[in-house]
Amino acid sequence: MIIRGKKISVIGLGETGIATAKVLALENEVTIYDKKNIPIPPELKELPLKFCLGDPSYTGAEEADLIIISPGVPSTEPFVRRALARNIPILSEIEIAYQLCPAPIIAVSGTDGKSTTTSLITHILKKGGKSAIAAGNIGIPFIKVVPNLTPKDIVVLEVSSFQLEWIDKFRPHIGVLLNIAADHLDRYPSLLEYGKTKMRLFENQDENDFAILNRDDRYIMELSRDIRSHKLYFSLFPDEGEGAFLRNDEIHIKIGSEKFSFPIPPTKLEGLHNLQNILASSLVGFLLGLSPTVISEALATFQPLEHRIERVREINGVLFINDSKATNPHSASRALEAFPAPIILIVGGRMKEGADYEGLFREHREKLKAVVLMGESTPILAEIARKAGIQRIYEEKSLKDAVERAYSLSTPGDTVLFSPACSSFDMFKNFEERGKLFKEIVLSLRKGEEDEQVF
Ligand code: UMA
Repeated sequence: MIIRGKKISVIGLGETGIATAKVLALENEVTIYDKKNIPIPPELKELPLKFCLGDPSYTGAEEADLIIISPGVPSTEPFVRRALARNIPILSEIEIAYQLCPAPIIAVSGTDGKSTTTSLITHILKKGGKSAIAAGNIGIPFIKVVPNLTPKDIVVLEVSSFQLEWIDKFRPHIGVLLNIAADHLDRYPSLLEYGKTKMRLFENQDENDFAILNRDDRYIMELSRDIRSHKLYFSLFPDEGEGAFLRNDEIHIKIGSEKFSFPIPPTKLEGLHNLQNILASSLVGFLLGLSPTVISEALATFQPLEHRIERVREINGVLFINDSKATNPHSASRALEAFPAPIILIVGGRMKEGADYEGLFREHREKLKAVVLMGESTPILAEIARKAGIQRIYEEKSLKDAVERAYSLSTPGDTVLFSPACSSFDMFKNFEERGKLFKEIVLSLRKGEEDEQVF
């Protein structure tokens, strides 16, 4: 598809808006809107663009042939209603990129594990000699990589529910859905609506495409009945159906009459949730014709992403884990499952609406030696933790105080787990900044004696 000679409104001057404007500016009349009055990025200054910044009403945005909306902009904004009333098409950047993209797409979505699985699939495919490129919600807008793609490449695209809200024809050849749990409930009226948005990943697929689904996730099983593409499942439990399943510490994969199995290789990906990510990724590798040896070697050589159950340091038998990416209780719960008791949990930040914090504390109560709270949610989380039966609760002002408190409480054999279960926006720019500071603080703790290990 070619987009030429159109009057286009791009809403949001972030990663998505900048990349979109760069691709469309020369052949269209593009205006970028942002509710904040932010500086124009230098990379856009030479381009024939118009800007309308610092206007939270986005006045005039609907006077266009096409509106491209950034994922962070909610569909409840009044300009959306005005544009729809005038039949102005509103699309997301991934829809535009899809229509311009010459390469096949493997799309990965889910509440948690998207980035790890996107990276792992990319790693497996590369090890198998394929030209795979990771993009999307992982941090590289899809549209940014499109101009350099050829039909020989494969795009491994991390897709968020926000990006799926405004798709039209977007159709990945393989769609992977990892899990659905309470998150972003400030943006969706219910978990069901959020789940339905995730399901849009498959809405344009037909029987020549594949849907890879988590059999152990009851929401996915309930919502996936109407998918038209070839359904394949993954599960931590044995199964005779088509897909990837665990049996006796072996990964068993079956599609049609083809099957193979191989032992779970040694891997740095910790926790059962990562085993699910491994199963889904192995299934993609198998679908694309890779051998068990290649997949197994790729799993063994994969380096986990920063801030996701990342081992930072062991001091005098106390292990420090950075899991700053855990921005909801579901994700923190997966990290708590990955380590044995006793665990000292550092938790807090900006709480997620509708998320079950009491359930998190209750479920892991027996393993928790102490809970150290930080961030704006401290008083509320203290109350919830008490209600859930946690005995030792400490309220700290800063991340530094929280780490020092956790260290002072620890004895050899403990794990200090920083898995905030909240977003970082009360104190930090993003979860990366929060995780980096955690690591800096841990690395500056007074030196251990003999058994010091920095990972
Ligand atoms: N803005 C408005 N009006 C609004 C909201 C935002 O004008 O109502 C403006 C902001 O002032 C800002 C710009 O829009 O200048 C930011 O746009 P954005 O929030 O859509 O963010 P981008 O920089 O374009 O990054 C987006 C994704 N962000 C969100 O979905 C919130 C990034 O995912 C993604 O990596 C990037 O596109 C490339 O595809 C981040 C994320 O947090 C990591 N994703 C959520 C998640 O993983 O849970 C979904």
